[in-house]
Amino acid sequence: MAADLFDGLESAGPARQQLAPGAVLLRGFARSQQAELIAVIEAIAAQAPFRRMMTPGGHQMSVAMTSCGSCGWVTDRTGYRYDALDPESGQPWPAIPPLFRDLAEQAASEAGFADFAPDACLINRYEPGAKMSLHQDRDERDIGAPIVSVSLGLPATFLFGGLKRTDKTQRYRLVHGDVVVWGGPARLAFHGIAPLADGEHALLGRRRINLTFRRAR
Ligand code: MD3
Ligand code: FE
Repeated sequence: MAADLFDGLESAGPARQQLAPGAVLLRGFARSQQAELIAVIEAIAAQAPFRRMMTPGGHQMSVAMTSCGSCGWVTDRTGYRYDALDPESGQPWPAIPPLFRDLAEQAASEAGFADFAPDACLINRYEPGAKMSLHQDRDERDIGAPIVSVSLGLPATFLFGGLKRTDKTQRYRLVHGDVVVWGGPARLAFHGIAPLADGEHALLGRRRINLTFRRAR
């Protein structure tokens, strides 16, 4: 369970950093499980492939997504929602694997949220240039539960704003193995990802993968 916090130069800096009230960065928390996490992501994507969805406004997202859990996040011309079925296959999403569930639960507990029981895990895949514009995550029923995010592959610049879209944003670099728990007053903050810079990651190549665990229903 213990993340290999002292494994290499990238882990310089405190292992735990409070980014804002309710937002806790656990540097390198997922690193010791990197190989297993990537194998499990590949297995999920074999059942429910990554796809670039259409927003209600008719724009194709630059980020490719899939989900696991009893519901997955989907967007189409009719809007955003959590759905029990993958619209591409008409089948239920793959279950959240125990490895994922344990990691999310342990990270949440480390950040002070006991008994986090996610029912959805959104998996985002970024290639160079892909971005996620500033948004709030408010499609989940239980806003009292945190969101746990896990970054893998190429580093990203994360934009973290306030409760209003126009609030000033702060930038943080998220690297392979970083886990962030977003709860309390941070839960409804505007956030996004700047266009991904090109690079090569030893395990994931020219990609970044982000897992977000949510209590959606
Ligand atoms: C702060 N994903 O899937 S993860 C998303 O890296 C999303 O793919 C980004 O935003 C990514 O919705 C950012 C970090 C994150 C996730 C959810 C949050 C930060 C958050 C919810 C509230 C506040
Ligand atoms: Fe988000």
